[in-house]
Amino acid sequence: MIPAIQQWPSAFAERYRAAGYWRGETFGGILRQRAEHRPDHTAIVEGNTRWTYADLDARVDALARGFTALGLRRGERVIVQLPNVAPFFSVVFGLFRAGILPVFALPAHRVTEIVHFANRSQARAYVILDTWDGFDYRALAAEVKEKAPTLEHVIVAGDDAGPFTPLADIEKHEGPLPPEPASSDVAFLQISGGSTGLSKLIPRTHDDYIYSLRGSNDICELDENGVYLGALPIAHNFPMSSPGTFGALYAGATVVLSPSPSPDAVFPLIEREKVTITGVVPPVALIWADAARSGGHDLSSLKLLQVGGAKLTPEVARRLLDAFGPVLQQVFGMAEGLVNYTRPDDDEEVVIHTQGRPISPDDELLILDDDGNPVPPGTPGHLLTRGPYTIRQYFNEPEANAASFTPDGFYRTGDIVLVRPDGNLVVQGRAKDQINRGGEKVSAEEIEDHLLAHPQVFDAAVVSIPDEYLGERTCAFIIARSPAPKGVELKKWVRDRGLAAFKVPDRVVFVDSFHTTAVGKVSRKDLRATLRQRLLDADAAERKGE
Ligand code: OOB
Repeated sequence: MIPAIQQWPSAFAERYRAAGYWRGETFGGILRQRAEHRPDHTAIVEGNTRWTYADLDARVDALARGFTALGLRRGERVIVQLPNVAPFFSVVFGLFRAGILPVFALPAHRVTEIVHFANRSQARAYVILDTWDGFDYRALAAEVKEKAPTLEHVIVAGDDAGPFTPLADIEKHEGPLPPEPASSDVAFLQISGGSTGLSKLIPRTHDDYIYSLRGSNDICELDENGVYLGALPIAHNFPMSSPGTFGALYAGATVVLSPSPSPDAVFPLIEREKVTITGVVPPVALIWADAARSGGHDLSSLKLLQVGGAKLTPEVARRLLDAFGPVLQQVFGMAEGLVNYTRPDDDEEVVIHTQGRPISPDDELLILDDDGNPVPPGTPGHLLTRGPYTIRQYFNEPEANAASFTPDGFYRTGDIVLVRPDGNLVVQGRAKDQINRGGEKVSAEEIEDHLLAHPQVFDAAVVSIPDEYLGERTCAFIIARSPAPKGVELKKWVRDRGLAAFKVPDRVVFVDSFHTTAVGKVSRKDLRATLRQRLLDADAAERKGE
């Protein structure tokens, strides 16, 4: 088994400890402290389920024992694919307490993605919910198990485990608790958005992640009286840690879970549970703004409405301020580390027009031109960063590591940003070949590879095109062989390859050639840019003609 490590050079590690960022805390340890301090305070609310901190802590002990009794050991990996349900927390903190590493899959992921995570992480177990949103995860698990040789156990939360192990059985184990992990150990593997092909695994330590929670709580003024609502899928880094559900648990606050981000589900919960803070992606924010204006629910408990994951336009920001009052916060972050926030006391102009500034005084930012030289202040450039909660390496990816990190440890975010004189960042665009579909990240290369596997596809290029609602959508340009397949067939093809639905191309455009007349090799990147521009021009011409 390849050990999952995350290490900063010792001079950096010493500095981060001396500054009080890394305090030697672990997830299992902080939960225990909160449970001892306020055992009867509500930790998790999901539907009619309410767990106090004492309830959660007891379940976490039971599961830490149970996972150990199953033969799982410190440092080993377990894929956790759970939606917004209470057992997400008992499972994940149970693993944390035993030093076993959750690998966070999203509910939307399908067989191809889960098999990739399992094989890459050498996962020994896979935790699912029986069914959710009309989808049977047990059928998915059966397929995954055939293709992931390291996977020994499928553990099922919910009423019907089918052929697999019920989570309830694991929770029954007694016996000694396994030893606590060290705070510098990797706590879990998060999933990267993916730009060069498949998602990479991101090892985060207890020390570094907990620092980002504490920093986020301070900025967002989340304390033990707070109520955080998980509206987006909680396995994603934004609702997990910015400050998210983990920040709320770190603060000793209450986490409320919504099964979906739709206003029908969320607004009654905000009213009933007196939610103080929540986070959404821009397309969801837009729907909320409309729904809030039509009234019907008391949303006055909300002190902070965070929007992040994709660019929020100033127009939508203004609508949110109109609908919700001065509670808007922009969040620009990444699962690899760096998170930026506008602050609650910032001027409206800053909140509308910028993506805020970093959590830590020790977040180092470089803004470089294409040749790697610093740009003049206020000029857009490539954002690189390092700091006390930004990783220095992906898990088991020597090539990607060489490409994504500079020799002195800066992470290349792939984002184009400018820094204003007041220190706030403005995201201008992206250099990476990724489509940001309303916060859901799609790697152009990954989808091209699946399209190229179709026998009637000669060549494929996947690009982002602007979309009023999602910000961006995916468009696949196809050079077909005769007989040419239909667009819908190619969409179905991608879906049937076992991918998350959000990766299915929104639009398919057939072209005779890519017109790569230039001599020599044209980069995929330039090709994608050219095709995209040509389509936008053609669309504009068509609109003019109408
Ligand atoms: C968050 O994390 P990821 O890992 O899914 O995606 C990171 C990428 C960034 O590199 C950037 O390209 C984009 O998502 N992004 C934004 C943005 N927030 C993220 N682009 C423009 N404006 C924003 N506000 O998406 C994430 C992680 C933690 C907190 C918030 C978001």
